[in-house]
Amino acid sequence: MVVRLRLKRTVKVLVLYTVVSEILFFLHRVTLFLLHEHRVEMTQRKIIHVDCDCFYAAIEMRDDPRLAGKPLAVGGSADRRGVIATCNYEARAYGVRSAMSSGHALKLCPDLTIVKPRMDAYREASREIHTIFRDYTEIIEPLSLDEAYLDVSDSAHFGGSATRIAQDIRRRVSNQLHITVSAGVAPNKFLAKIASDWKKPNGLFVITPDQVEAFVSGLSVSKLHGVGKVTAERLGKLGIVDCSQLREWDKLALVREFGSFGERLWSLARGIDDRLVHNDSRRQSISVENTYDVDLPDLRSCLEKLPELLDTLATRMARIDSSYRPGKPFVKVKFHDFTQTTLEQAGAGRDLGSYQLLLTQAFNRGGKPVRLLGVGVRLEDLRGGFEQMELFER
Ligand code: TTP
Ligand code: MG
Ligand code: MG
Repeated sequence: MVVRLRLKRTVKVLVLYTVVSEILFFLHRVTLFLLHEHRVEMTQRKIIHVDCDCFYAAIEMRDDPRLAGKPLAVGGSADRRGVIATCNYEARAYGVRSAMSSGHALKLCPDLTIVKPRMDAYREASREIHTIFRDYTEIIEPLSLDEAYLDVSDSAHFGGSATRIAQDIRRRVSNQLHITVSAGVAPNKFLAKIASDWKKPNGLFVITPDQVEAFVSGLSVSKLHGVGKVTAERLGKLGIVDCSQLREWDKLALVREFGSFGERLWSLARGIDDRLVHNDSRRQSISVENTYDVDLPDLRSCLEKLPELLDTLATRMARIDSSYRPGKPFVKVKFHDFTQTTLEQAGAGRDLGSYQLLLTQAFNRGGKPVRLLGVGVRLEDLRGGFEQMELFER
């Protein structure tokens, strides 16, 4: 009798214990879930990518309305073997594209007007656009004169609506500069950049956090940040054309195929990109390039051009401020078939002799007639260096 009673009590205690631990476990899960949600919410970023439409051409059409409405390109003239920097959308209808030789562009579109670039005007327009950007955030990362990422996660404008900020930026640029910009809004850089291209020209495209999944699924892998022609082909051979197919691969398998880039592919296929918007546009290098009217046939004729290029480089170097220290010298050689090579040398001097050596090696990589020569110097950012020192000392 006593034994049965004890057994009953033990069973009761055990049941009670189980019920309590189940409740505690449930509460634990709920807390974790809420914490996670909160963290996600806190780290949810709002990134805008802005890119001007046919930027150089847009400025030219604005400043000379006679050029508008007809095919227009900005670039070097065909008889001087120039290249197209960009063209308006009318010219694009004929197949004219950036980096195409002007001669070829004229074959595609005989009515094409080609005007010379006016870099000062483009730089000025870029400055004005950045002044507008700064009204919404200080976190701006320029990628070139005509495009930038903005992190507006903490912006108080329009109740924090990134979409409305983007609309406002587009409206203000159009009213003030009389050119159009396209914008993309997304939770990260990679998607924001794709989004700005999605409705080009003069468009806005928004990818909200809950649309990321569906948007990325249908995306071609060639749209992924860092996937060029070669990687896209390699992926294609594995039967991976879009991101939904890429997602079928686990991380390890992708790393085996693509090294460390495999991990990045795994993330991008899920719409994950943690890169920050860096609001520091410090220069990486300074250089001078020249495209020659007639190909330089051999090494000797290339070497003859060096002193002239180095003179111009010296003038430009004299203009950089003291927060930079000149670093490695480098040369760039573009051969007549548009293949190109860049060569730099740590520890080498920035004298004529060093550049001669570099140019000789670079030329020998192709051994073909040369259309463009460039010389430059990598820059060490002393400001960045000091900031790092401070970090280490803390
Ligand atoms: P992009 O933004 O690539 O092109 P875009 O603004 O002309 O046209 P889109 O509407 O497609 O954005 O480049 C910005 C400027 O940079 C462009 O106006 C000219 C210059 N550029 C070159 O000089 N050479 C090049 O090969 C490219 C792609 C651009
Ligand atoms: Mg552009
Ligand atoms: Mg651009």
